Amino acid sequence: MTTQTSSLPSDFLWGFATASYQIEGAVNEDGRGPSIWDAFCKIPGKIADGSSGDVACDSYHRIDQDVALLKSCGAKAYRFSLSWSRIIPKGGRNDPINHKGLEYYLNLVDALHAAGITPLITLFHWDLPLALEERYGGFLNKDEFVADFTHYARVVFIAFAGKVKHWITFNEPWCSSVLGYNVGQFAPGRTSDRTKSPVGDGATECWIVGHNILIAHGAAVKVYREEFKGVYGGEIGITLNGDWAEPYDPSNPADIEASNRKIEFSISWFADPIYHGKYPDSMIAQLGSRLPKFTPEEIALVQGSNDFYGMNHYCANYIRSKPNTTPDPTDVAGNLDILMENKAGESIGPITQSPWLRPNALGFRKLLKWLSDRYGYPKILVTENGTSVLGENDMKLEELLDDEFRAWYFREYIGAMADAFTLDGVNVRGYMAWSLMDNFEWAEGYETRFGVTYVDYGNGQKRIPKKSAKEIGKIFGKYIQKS
Ligand code: PNW
Repeated sequence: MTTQTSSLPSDFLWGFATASYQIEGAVNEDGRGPSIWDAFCKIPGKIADGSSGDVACDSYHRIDQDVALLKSCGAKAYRFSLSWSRIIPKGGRNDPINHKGLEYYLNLVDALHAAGITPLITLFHWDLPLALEERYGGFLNKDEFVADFTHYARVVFIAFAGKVKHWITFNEPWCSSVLGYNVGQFAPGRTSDRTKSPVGDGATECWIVGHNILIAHGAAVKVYREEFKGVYGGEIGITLNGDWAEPYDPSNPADIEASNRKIEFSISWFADPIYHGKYPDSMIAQLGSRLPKFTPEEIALVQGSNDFYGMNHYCANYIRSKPNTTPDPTDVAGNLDILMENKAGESIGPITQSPWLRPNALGFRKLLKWLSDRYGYPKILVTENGTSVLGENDMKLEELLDDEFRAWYFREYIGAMADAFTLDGVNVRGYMAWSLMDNFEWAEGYETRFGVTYVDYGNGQKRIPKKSAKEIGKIFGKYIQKS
Protein backbone atom coordinates (compact mmCIF):
# COMPACT_ATOMS: atom_id res chain seq x y z
CA MET A 1 0.00 0.00 0.00
CA THR A 2 1.48 3.32 -1.04
CA THR A 3 0.27 6.12 1.15
CA GLN A 4 0.40 9.83 0.38
CA THR A 5 2.19 10.55 3.62
CA SER A 6 5.26 8.37 3.05
CA SER A 7 8.52 10.10 2.21
CA LEU A 8 12.28 9.64 1.90
CA PRO A 9 15.01 11.67 3.65
CA SER A 10 16.32 14.84 2.00
CA ASP A 11 19.83 13.40 1.53
CA PHE A 12 18.52 10.23 -0.14
CA LEU A 13 20.97 9.08 -2.83
CA TRP A 14 19.32 7.82 -5.99
CA GLY A 15 20.53 6.93 -9.43
CA PHE A 16 21.24 4.07 -11.77
CA ALA A 17 23.44 0.97 -11.88
CA THR A 18 25.44 -0.94 -14.49
CA ALA A 19 28.26 -3.50 -14.54
CA SER A 20 31.53 -3.57 -16.49
CA TYR A 21 31.12 -6.65 -18.66
CA GLN A 22 27.51 -5.78 -19.41
CA ILE A 23 28.23 -2.34 -20.88
CA GLU A 24 31.90 -1.64 -21.64
CA GLY A 25 32.82 -3.70 -24.71
CA ALA A 26 36.41 -3.00 -25.85
CA VAL A 27 37.45 -6.37 -24.47
CA ASN A 28 40.79 -6.40 -26.29
CA GLU A 29 41.64 -2.74 -25.94
CA ASP A 30 44.39 -0.95 -24.04
CA GLY A 31 45.75 -4.09 -22.46
CA ARG A 32 42.62 -5.58 -20.88
CA GLY A 33 43.03 -9.28 -20.09
CA PRO A 34 40.20 -11.77 -20.65
CA SER A 35 37.72 -12.63 -17.90
CA ILE A 36 35.84 -15.88 -17.27
CA TRP A 37 32.85 -14.33 -19.06
CA ASP A 38 34.82 -13.80 -22.28
CA ALA A 39 35.64 -17.51 -22.19
CA PHE A 40 32.13 -18.63 -21.18
CA CYS A 41 30.48 -16.70 -24.02
CA LYS A 42 32.62 -18.59 -26.53
CA ILE A 43 31.13 -21.95 -25.49
CA PRO A 44 28.29 -22.73 -27.91
CA GLY A 45 24.86 -22.80 -26.28
CA LYS A 46 25.72 -20.86 -23.13
CA ILE A 47 24.30 -17.48 -24.25
CA ALA A 48 20.74 -17.42 -25.62
CA ASP A 49 21.52 -15.40 -28.74
CA GLY A 50 25.12 -16.60 -29.07
CA SER A 51 26.36 -13.11 -28.22
CA SER A 52 29.02 -11.78 -25.84
CA GLY A 53 30.14 -8.55 -24.19
CA ASP A 54 32.68 -7.88 -26.96
CA VAL A 55 30.98 -4.61 -27.93
CA ALA A 56 27.98 -4.38 -25.57
CA CYS A 57 27.04 -0.69 -25.12
CA ASP A 58 30.57 0.44 -26.03
CA SER A 59 30.72 2.44 -22.80
CA TYR A 60 34.52 2.21 -22.79
CA HIS A 61 34.45 4.84 -25.54
CA ARG A 62 31.45 6.83 -24.34
CA ILE A 63 32.13 8.35 -20.94
CA ASP A 64 30.68 11.68 -22.04
CA GLN A 65 27.48 10.17 -23.43
CA ASP A 66 26.89 8.02 -20.35
CA VAL A 67 27.44 10.89 -17.94
CA ALA A 68 25.24 13.20 -20.03
CA LEU A 69 22.54 10.54 -19.95
CA LEU A 70 22.74 10.28 -16.16
CA LYS A 71 22.54 14.04 -15.89
CA SER A 72 19.53 14.25 -18.18
CA CYS A 73 17.74 11.75 -15.90
CA GLY A 74 18.53 13.92 -12.87
CA ALA A 75 20.56 11.15 -11.20
CA LYS A 76 22.42 12.00 -8.01
CA ALA A 77 24.49 8.80 -8.10
CA TYR A 78 25.85 6.17 -10.44
CA ARG A 79 26.85 2.64 -9.47
CA PHE A 80 29.23 0.91 -11.86
CA SER A 81 31.72 -1.93 -11.54
CA LEU A 82 35.40 -2.26 -12.39
CA SER A 83 36.77 -4.89 -14.71
CA TRP A 84 39.53 -6.47 -12.60
CA SER A 85 41.29 -7.74 -15.75
CA ARG A 86 41.36 -4.23 -17.22
CA ILE A 87 43.29 -3.08 -14.16
CA ILE A 88 45.40 -6.20 -13.53
CA PRO A 89 45.15 -8.17 -16.81
CA LYS A 90 46.29 -11.45 -15.27
CA GLY A 91 44.66 -10.66 -11.94
CA GLY A 92 47.33 -11.80 -9.49
CA ARG A 93 49.23 -9.97 -6.77
CA ASN A 94 52.53 -10.42 -8.62
CA ASP A 95 51.15 -9.53 -12.04
CA PRO A 96 51.62 -6.14 -13.72
CA ILE A 97 49.12 -3.31 -13.27
CA ASN A 98 47.61 -1.81 -16.43
CA HIS A 99 47.49 1.94 -15.93
CA LYS A 100 45.47 2.44 -19.11
CA GLY A 101 42.69 0.42 -17.53
CA LEU A 102 42.72 2.47 -14.35
CA GLU A 103 42.71 5.63 -16.43
CA TYR A 104 39.34 4.81 -17.98
CA TYR A 105 37.70 4.57 -14.57
CA LEU A 106 39.53 7.62 -13.24
CA ASN A 107 38.25 9.62 -16.21
CA LEU A 108 34.73 8.33 -15.57
CA VAL A 109 34.90 9.30 -11.90
CA ASP A 110 36.20 12.77 -12.77
CA ALA A 111 33.41 13.23 -15.33
CA LEU A 112 30.83 12.14 -12.75
CA HIS A 113 32.13 14.58 -10.17
CA ALA A 114 32.14 17.38 -12.74
CA ALA A 115 28.46 16.61 -13.38
CA GLY A 116 27.68 16.55 -9.65
CA ILE A 117 27.00 12.80 -9.63
CA THR A 118 28.25 10.60 -6.77
CA PRO A 119 30.12 7.46 -7.89
CA LEU A 120 29.51 4.10 -6.19
CA ILE A 121 32.06 1.49 -7.22
CA THR A 122 31.56 -2.26 -7.23
CA LEU A 123 34.94 -4.00 -7.16
CA PHE A 124 33.63 -7.28 -8.49
CA HIS A 125 30.58 -7.92 -10.64
CA TRP A 126 31.32 -11.45 -11.89
CA ASP A 127 34.09 -10.86 -14.46
CA LEU A 128 36.95 -12.71 -12.75
CA PRO A 129 40.30 -12.53 -14.61
CA LEU A 130 40.50 -15.72 -16.67
CA ALA A 131 44.17 -16.15 -15.74
CA LEU A 132 43.16 -16.75 -12.10
CA GLU A 133 40.62 -19.39 -13.09
CA GLU A 134 43.28 -21.14 -15.15
CA ARG A 135 46.11 -20.64 -12.67
CA TYR A 136 44.46 -22.00 -9.53
CA GLY A 137 40.73 -22.53 -9.98
CA GLY A 138 39.60 -18.98 -9.12
CA PHE A 139 37.15 -18.81 -6.22
CA LEU A 140 37.74 -22.43 -5.26
CA ASN A 141 41.27 -21.69 -4.04
CA LYS A 142 40.76 -19.81 -0.81
CA ASP A 143 44.28 -18.68 0.04
CA GLU A 144 45.21 -17.58 -3.47
CA PHE A 145 41.87 -15.95 -4.22
CA VAL A 146 41.69 -14.00 -0.97
CA ALA A 147 45.26 -12.76 -1.37
CA ASP A 148 44.74 -11.70 -4.99
CA PHE A 149 41.40 -10.00 -4.35
CA THR A 150 42.83 -8.11 -1.39
CA HIS A 151 45.75 -6.92 -3.52
CA TYR A 152 43.42 -5.82 -6.32
CA ALA A 153 41.22 -3.98 -3.83
CA ARG A 154 44.25 -2.13 -2.41
CA VAL A 155 45.43 -1.13 -5.90
CA VAL A 156 41.99 0.34 -6.56
CA PHE A 157 41.67 2.07 -3.16
CA ILE A 158 45.04 3.75 -3.72
CA ALA A 159 44.10 4.87 -7.25
CA PHE A 160 40.75 6.38 -6.17
CA ALA A 161 41.79 7.61 -2.73
CA GLY A 162 39.51 10.46 -1.70
CA LYS A 163 37.56 10.42 -4.97
CA VAL A 164 35.15 7.63 -4.17
CA LYS A 165 33.32 7.29 -0.87
CA HIS A 166 30.99 4.34 -1.53
CA TRP A 167 32.48 0.90 -2.12
CA ILE A 168 30.85 -2.45 -2.79
CA THR A 169 33.16 -5.45 -2.59
CA PHE A 170 31.13 -8.18 -4.32
CA ASN A 171 27.92 -8.12 -6.32
CA GLU A 172 25.56 -10.99 -5.50
CA PRO A 173 27.83 -13.78 -4.25
CA TRP A 174 24.75 -16.03 -4.40
CA CYS A 175 24.83 -15.76 -8.22
CA SER A 176 28.59 -16.36 -8.44
CA SER A 177 28.27 -19.43 -6.19
CA VAL A 178 24.98 -21.01 -7.22
CA LEU A 179 24.67 -20.03 -10.87
CA GLY A 180 28.43 -20.43 -11.47
CA TYR A 181 29.08 -23.66 -9.52
CA ASN A 182 25.75 -25.44 -9.01
CA VAL A 183 23.35 -24.60 -11.84
CA GLY A 184 26.17 -23.92 -14.30
CA GLN A 185 24.22 -21.16 -16.03
CA PHE A 186 26.86 -18.48 -15.36
CA ALA A 187 30.65 -18.50 -15.79
CA PRO A 188 32.61 -20.60 -15.08
CA GLY A 189 29.64 -22.92 -15.66
CA ARG A 190 30.56 -25.74 -13.28
CA THR A 191 27.78 -28.12 -12.23
CA SER A 192 27.03 -31.76 -11.43
CA ASP A 193 24.83 -31.82 -14.53
CA ARG A 194 27.08 -33.58 -17.05
CA THR A 195 24.86 -32.51 -19.95
CA LYS A 196 26.00 -28.95 -19.21
CA SER A 197 29.59 -29.34 -18.08
CA PRO A 198 32.27 -32.05 -17.87
CA VAL A 199 33.41 -30.64 -14.52
CA GLY A 200 31.91 -29.48 -11.25
CA ASP A 201 30.25 -30.75 -8.08
CA GLY A 202 27.07 -28.83 -7.31
CA ALA A 203 26.76 -30.43 -3.88
CA THR A 204 29.95 -28.92 -2.49
CA GLU A 205 31.60 -26.29 -4.68
CA CYS A 206 28.98 -23.56 -4.35
CA TRP A 207 29.28 -23.63 -0.55
CA ILE A 208 33.09 -23.41 -0.75
CA VAL A 209 32.88 -20.53 -3.23
CA GLY A 210 30.39 -18.61 -1.06
CA HIS A 211 32.64 -19.10 1.96
CA ASN A 212 35.74 -17.91 0.11
CA ILE A 213 33.96 -14.83 -1.23
CA LEU A 214 32.86 -13.89 2.29
CA ILE A 215 36.45 -14.09 3.51
CA ALA A 216 37.75 -12.09 0.55
CA HIS A 217 35.08 -9.47 1.28
CA GLY A 218 36.13 -9.31 4.93
CA ALA A 219 39.80 -9.05 4.01
CA ALA A 220 39.18 -6.17 1.57
CA VAL A 221 37.06 -4.33 4.15
CA LYS A 222 39.89 -4.68 6.68
CA VAL A 223 42.29 -3.09 4.18
CA TYR A 224 39.88 -0.23 3.53
CA ARG A 225 39.20 0.43 7.19
CA GLU A 226 42.83 0.20 8.32
CA GLU A 227 44.56 1.98 5.45
CA PHE A 228 42.04 4.36 3.87
CA LYS A 229 38.92 5.04 5.90
CA GLY A 230 40.72 7.00 8.61
CA VAL A 231 42.13 9.46 6.08
CA TYR A 232 39.45 9.61 3.42
CA GLY A 233 36.27 8.52 5.18
CA GLY A 234 33.79 6.64 3.05
CA GLU A 235 31.95 3.38 3.53
CA ILE A 236 32.17 -0.19 2.27
CA GLY A 237 29.81 -3.17 2.15
CA ILE A 238 28.71 -6.18 0.14
CA THR A 239 25.68 -6.40 -2.16
CA LEU A 240 23.40 -9.40 -1.69
CA ASN A 241 20.50 -10.44 -3.88
CA GLY A 242 17.31 -11.97 -2.63
CA ASP A 243 13.63 -12.15 -3.45
CA TRP A 244 10.73 -11.97 -1.04
CA ALA A 245 9.05 -15.29 -0.18
CA GLU A 246 5.31 -15.71 0.44
CA PRO A 247 3.88 -19.02 1.67
CA TYR A 248 2.09 -21.10 -0.98
CA ASP A 249 -0.59 -21.87 1.60
CA PRO A 250 -0.63 -19.18 4.30
CA SER A 251 -2.59 -21.51 6.60
CA ASN A 252 0.15 -24.16 6.49
CA PRO A 253 2.87 -23.58 9.11
CA ALA A 254 5.32 -25.69 7.08
CA ASP A 255 4.94 -23.32 4.11
CA ILE A 256 5.50 -20.31 6.36
CA GLU A 257 8.64 -21.93 7.76
CA ALA A 258 9.83 -22.86 4.27
CA SER A 259 9.36 -19.25 3.11
CA ASN A 260 11.62 -18.06 5.88
CA ARG A 261 14.13 -20.80 5.12
CA LYS A 262 14.21 -19.78 1.44
CA ILE A 263 15.34 -16.27 2.46
CA GLU A 264 17.91 -17.74 4.85
CA PHE A 265 19.40 -19.91 2.08
CA SER A 266 19.69 -16.99 -0.33
CA ILE A 267 20.43 -13.98 1.88
CA SER A 268 21.30 -15.08 5.42
CA TRP A 269 23.90 -17.49 3.98
CA PHE A 270 26.02 -14.34 3.60
CA ALA A 271 24.35 -11.82 5.90
CA ASP A 272 24.27 -13.98 9.06
CA PRO A 273 28.07 -14.44 9.12
CA ILE A 274 28.48 -10.68 8.56
CA TYR A 275 25.95 -9.56 11.19
CA HIS A 276 25.82 -12.56 13.56
CA GLY A 277 29.14 -14.35 13.07
CA LYS A 278 27.70 -17.71 11.94
CA TYR A 279 25.81 -19.52 9.20
CA PRO A 280 22.03 -19.93 9.66
CA ASP A 281 20.97 -23.00 11.66
CA SER A 282 18.69 -24.11 8.82
CA MET A 283 21.67 -24.35 6.48
CA ILE A 284 23.87 -26.12 8.99
CA ALA A 285 21.04 -28.62 9.57
CA GLN A 286 20.56 -29.42 5.90
CA LEU A 287 24.13 -29.19 4.59
CA GLY A 288 26.11 -30.60 7.50
CA SER A 289 29.80 -30.94 6.74
CA ARG A 290 29.34 -29.66 3.18
CA LEU A 291 29.04 -26.15 4.61
CA PRO A 292 32.58 -24.96 5.39
CA LYS A 293 33.42 -23.86 8.94
CA PHE A 294 34.91 -20.50 9.77
CA THR A 295 38.22 -20.51 11.60
CA PRO A 296 38.41 -17.91 14.42
CA GLU A 297 40.60 -15.74 12.17
CA GLU A 298 38.12 -15.97 9.30
CA ILE A 299 35.04 -15.08 11.29
CA ALA A 300 36.93 -12.17 12.87
CA LEU A 301 37.37 -10.79 9.35
CA VAL A 302 33.78 -11.39 8.30
CA GLN A 303 31.73 -10.44 11.35
CA GLY A 304 30.98 -6.72 11.45
CA SER A 305 32.37 -6.13 7.96
CA ASN A 306 29.46 -4.11 6.53
CA ASP A 307 29.26 -0.32 6.84
CA PHE A 308 25.97 -0.64 4.95
CA TYR A 309 23.85 -3.45 3.56
CA GLY A 310 23.78 -3.45 -0.25
CA MET A 311 20.45 -4.83 -1.39
CA ASN A 312 19.64 -6.07 -4.89
CA HIS A 313 15.98 -6.89 -5.18
CA TYR A 314 13.64 -7.65 -8.07
CA CYS A 315 10.66 -9.84 -7.22
CA ALA A 316 8.91 -12.41 -5.03
CA ASN A 317 7.86 -16.07 -5.15
CA TYR A 318 5.41 -18.42 -3.49
CA ILE A 319 7.14 -21.12 -1.46
CA ARG A 320 5.79 -24.61 -0.82
CA SER A 321 7.36 -26.97 1.71
CA LYS A 322 8.30 -30.54 0.83
CA PRO A 323 7.43 -32.40 4.00
CA ASN A 324 9.08 -35.75 4.74
CA THR A 325 11.49 -35.58 1.84
CA THR A 326 15.24 -35.95 2.01
CA PRO A 327 16.90 -32.94 0.41
CA ASP A 328 18.74 -33.62 -2.82
CA PRO A 329 22.52 -33.15 -2.31
CA THR A 330 22.52 -30.48 -5.02
CA ASP A 331 19.60 -28.56 -3.48
CA VAL A 332 20.52 -24.93 -2.78
CA ALA A 333 17.13 -23.47 -1.82
CA GLY A 334 16.31 -25.23 1.45
CA ASN A 335 14.35 -28.26 0.17
CA LEU A 336 11.24 -26.47 -1.05
CA ASP A 337 9.39 -25.54 -4.23
CA ILE A 338 9.69 -22.04 -5.68
CA LEU A 339 6.45 -21.17 -7.46
CA MET A 340 4.81 -18.31 -9.31
CA GLU A 341 1.27 -19.17 -8.13
CA ASN A 342 -0.17 -19.86 -4.70
CA LYS A 343 -2.63 -22.51 -3.61
CA ALA A 344 -5.53 -20.30 -4.63
CA GLY A 345 -4.09 -20.07 -8.14
CA GLU A 346 -3.12 -16.39 -7.83
CA SER A 347 0.04 -15.19 -9.57
CA ILE A 348 2.64 -13.42 -7.41
CA GLY A 349 2.80 -10.69 -10.05
CA PRO A 350 2.62 -9.91 -13.76
CA ILE A 351 4.77 -11.84 -16.23
CA THR A 352 7.94 -10.16 -17.54
CA GLN A 353 10.55 -11.18 -20.11
CA SER A 354 12.64 -12.84 -17.35
CA PRO A 355 11.30 -16.25 -16.32
CA TRP A 356 12.40 -15.68 -12.70
CA LEU A 357 10.97 -12.18 -12.32
CA ARG A 358 7.40 -11.28 -11.42
CA PRO A 359 7.02 -7.93 -9.64
CA ASN A 360 5.40 -7.70 -6.22
CA ALA A 361 6.21 -4.36 -4.60
CA LEU A 362 4.69 -5.17 -1.21
CA GLY A 363 7.27 -7.98 -1.03
CA PHE A 364 10.02 -5.34 -1.27
CA ARG A 365 8.61 -3.53 1.76
CA LYS A 366 8.27 -6.81 3.65
CA LEU A 367 11.84 -7.86 2.85
CA LEU A 368 13.23 -4.47 3.91
CA LYS A 369 11.49 -5.00 7.25
CA TRP A 370 12.59 -8.65 7.50
CA LEU A 371 16.24 -7.69 6.94
CA SER A 372 16.01 -4.79 9.38
CA ASP A 373 14.53 -6.97 12.11
CA ARG A 374 17.11 -9.71 11.63
CA TYR A 375 20.16 -7.46 11.30
CA GLY A 376 19.43 -4.61 13.68
CA TYR A 377 18.18 -1.87 11.35
CA PRO A 378 21.42 -1.37 9.40
CA LYS A 379 21.82 1.39 6.86
CA ILE A 380 20.55 -0.07 3.57
CA LEU A 381 21.51 1.01 0.07
CA VAL A 382 19.34 -0.56 -2.59
CA THR A 383 22.01 -1.20 -5.21
CA GLU A 384 19.71 -2.71 -7.87
CA ASN A 385 15.98 -2.81 -8.56
CA GLY A 386 14.24 -2.97 -11.91
CA THR A 387 12.43 -5.13 -14.41
CA SER A 388 12.41 -6.50 -17.92
CA VAL A 389 9.24 -6.10 -20.00
CA LEU A 390 7.53 -9.02 -21.72
CA GLY A 391 8.24 -8.96 -25.47
CA GLU A 392 10.11 -5.65 -25.32
CA ASN A 393 12.83 -6.73 -27.72
CA ASP A 394 10.26 -7.49 -30.43
CA MET A 395 8.37 -4.19 -30.10
CA LYS A 396 8.47 -1.37 -32.60
CA LEU A 397 10.70 1.42 -31.33
CA GLU A 398 7.85 3.79 -30.55
CA GLU A 399 6.07 1.19 -28.42
CA LEU A 400 9.29 0.11 -26.71
CA LEU A 401 10.16 3.67 -25.71
CA ASP A 402 6.77 4.07 -24.07
CA ASP A 403 7.64 1.58 -21.29
CA GLU A 404 4.71 2.23 -19.01
CA PHE A 405 5.10 -1.24 -17.42
CA ARG A 406 8.62 -0.37 -16.23
CA ALA A 407 7.50 3.10 -15.09
CA TRP A 408 4.67 1.42 -13.13
CA TYR A 409 7.19 -0.99 -11.58
CA PHE A 410 9.33 1.91 -10.35
CA ARG A 411 6.32 3.81 -8.98
CA GLU A 412 5.23 0.72 -7.07
CA TYR A 413 8.67 -0.28 -5.77
CA ILE A 414 9.87 3.20 -4.83
CA GLY A 415 6.52 3.81 -3.13
CA ALA A 416 6.89 0.57 -1.17
CA MET A 417 10.41 1.64 -0.15
CA ALA A 418 9.11 5.02 1.05
CA ASP A 419 6.48 3.16 3.10
CA ALA A 420 9.20 0.97 4.62
CA PHE A 421 11.19 4.09 5.55
CA THR A 422 8.26 6.07 6.90
CA LEU A 423 6.02 3.44 8.44
CA ASP A 424 8.41 0.61 9.35
CA GLY A 425 11.48 2.61 10.42
CA VAL A 426 13.72 0.92 7.85
CA ASN A 427 17.00 2.85 7.45
CA VAL A 428 17.11 2.88 3.65
CA ARG A 429 19.31 5.70 2.33
CA GLY A 430 19.90 5.05 -1.35
CA TYR A 431 18.45 3.41 -4.44
CA MET A 432 20.02 2.55 -7.80
CA ALA A 433 17.68 1.47 -10.58
CA TRP A 434 18.80 -1.43 -12.76
CA SER A 435 19.73 -0.38 -15.31
CA LEU A 436 20.84 2.92 -16.79
CA MET A 437 20.60 1.33 -20.23
CA ASP A 438 19.84 -1.94 -21.99
CA ASN A 439 22.91 -4.15 -21.83
CA PHE A 440 24.36 -7.65 -22.04
CA GLU A 441 21.97 -9.63 -19.83
CA TRP A 442 24.39 -12.52 -19.16
CA ALA A 443 23.05 -15.92 -20.29
CA GLU A 444 20.06 -14.17 -21.87
CA GLY A 445 22.31 -12.11 -24.15
CA TYR A 446 20.75 -8.98 -25.65
CA GLU A 447 17.25 -10.43 -25.98
CA THR A 448 16.21 -9.24 -22.53
CA ARG A 449 16.34 -5.52 -21.86
CA PHE A 450 16.50 -3.97 -18.38
CA GLY A 451 17.38 -0.40 -19.32
CA VAL A 452 15.53 2.85 -18.76
CA THR A 453 17.39 3.78 -21.94
CA TYR A 454 17.09 1.93 -25.22
CA VAL A 455 20.37 0.89 -26.82
CA ASP A 456 20.25 0.37 -30.57
CA TYR A 457 22.84 -2.40 -30.90
CA GLY A 458 22.50 -2.57 -34.68
CA ASN A 459 23.00 1.13 -35.07
CA GLY A 460 26.20 2.26 -33.37
CA GLN A 461 24.91 1.57 -29.82
CA LYS A 462 22.83 4.74 -30.00
CA ARG A 463 21.10 5.52 -26.68
CA ILE A 464 17.48 6.73 -26.57
CA PRO A 465 15.86 7.29 -23.15
CA LYS A 466 12.59 5.45 -22.59
CA LYS A 467 9.64 6.88 -20.67
CA SER A 468 10.90 5.30 -17.42
CA ALA A 469 14.19 7.23 -17.62
CA LYS A 470 12.31 10.45 -16.91
CA GLU A 471 9.76 8.91 -14.60
CA ILE A 472 12.20 7.90 -11.86
CA GLY A 473 13.28 11.47 -11.17
CA LYS A 474 9.64 12.51 -10.91
CA ILE A 475 8.90 9.70 -8.44
CA PHE A 476 11.83 10.66 -6.21
CA GLY A 477 10.84 14.31 -6.54
CA LYS A 478 7.52 13.38 -4.99
CA TYR A 479 8.94 11.36 -2.07
CA ILE A 480 12.18 13.06 -1.09
CA GLN A 481 11.71 15.62 1.68
CA LYS A 482 12.75 19.15 0.78
CA SER A 483 15.63 20.18 3.02
C1 PNW B 1 21.28 -9.20 -11.26
N1 PNW B 1 18.07 -14.88 -10.86
O1 PNW B 1 21.40 -10.55 -11.52
C2 PNW B 1 22.66 -8.66 -11.64
O2 PNW B 1 23.34 -8.04 -10.58
C3 PNW B 1 22.69 -7.87 -12.89
O3 PNW B 1 23.98 -7.90 -13.44
C4 PNW B 1 21.63 -8.36 -13.84
O4 PNW B 1 21.71 -7.80 -15.11
C5 PNW B 1 20.28 -8.08 -13.18
O5 PNW B 1 20.19 -8.70 -11.92
C6 PNW B 1 19.08 -8.50 -14.01
O6 PNW B 1 19.09 -9.88 -14.20
C7 PNW B 1 20.50 -11.56 -11.34
O7 PNW B 1 18.04 -15.74 -11.79
C8 PNW B 1 20.39 -12.50 -12.35
O8 PNW B 1 17.40 -15.02 -9.81
C9 PNW B 1 19.58 -13.59 -12.19
C10 PNW B 1 18.88 -13.75 -11.01
C11 PNW B 1 19.00 -12.81 -9.99
C12 PNW B 1 19.80 -11.73 -10.16
